[in-house]
Amino acid sequence: MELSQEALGLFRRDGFVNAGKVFEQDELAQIAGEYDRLVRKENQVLGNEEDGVFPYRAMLNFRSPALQAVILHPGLVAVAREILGDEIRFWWDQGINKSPGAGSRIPWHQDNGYHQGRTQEFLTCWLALDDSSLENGGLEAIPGSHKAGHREHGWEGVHAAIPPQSIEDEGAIPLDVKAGELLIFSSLLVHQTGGNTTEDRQRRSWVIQYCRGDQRNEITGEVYDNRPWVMRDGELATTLVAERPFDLKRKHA
Ligand SMILES: O=C(O)CCC(=O)C(=O)O
Repeated sequence: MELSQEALGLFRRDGFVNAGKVFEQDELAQIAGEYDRLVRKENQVLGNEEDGVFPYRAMLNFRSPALQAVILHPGLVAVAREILGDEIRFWWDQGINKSPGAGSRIPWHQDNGYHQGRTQEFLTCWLALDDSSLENGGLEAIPGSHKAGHREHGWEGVHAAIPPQSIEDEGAIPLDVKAGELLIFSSLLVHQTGGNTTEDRQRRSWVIQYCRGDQRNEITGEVYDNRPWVMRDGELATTLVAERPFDLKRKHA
């Protein structure tokens, strides 16, 4: 699926755009089925006990051949290509289910904030598996905030967080998304998600990230050739292969 010129313009201006429906209904049903098998409270959670935890799982693609195939989905990669060009690597994926009543936030941050040193801007594809709005823990973002570059982050538990005194959130807006829609945003966009205050509306997101083929860290000098190729010279890969193995246990996030 190709983005329209208008959508590309919005992405560049605001740092995000709703790319609409990239997947067919049967594909979404398969993704949701695998997601529900993997993203469960028994496996991994985020948040704190006081406010209420919610299911989380890193790297679903390592745990499901069907989800691994989705990373190479031609429609999804076509969207990434519009932003990143003809040389693309897969960066990271994670499932986050803001379950009903789970009040814990994911504080204001840029996705770059999770990485030591200074890695280049990359692309976040946020697939909504349910309708998402502020009530059920949906996204909020500061339009245009990607243009100011990297911000300093501290840590709130496991979350990279921009200190509250450095946030000007008057211009923040909710990024409501319908089930099945794909929101794409710059890794430099400042965003957060709040708690799910509903009693019965879960809010599942599958976050898939891509970077440029020559992605590197400007401070540490690390070359990210442990991230598998998705596209080389405009040719879609058939399997996910990298020059060196990716170690999930190492502190990447
Ligand atoms: O889905 C969420 O609740 C948070 C997503 C997010 O902040 C991220 O992907 O960086």
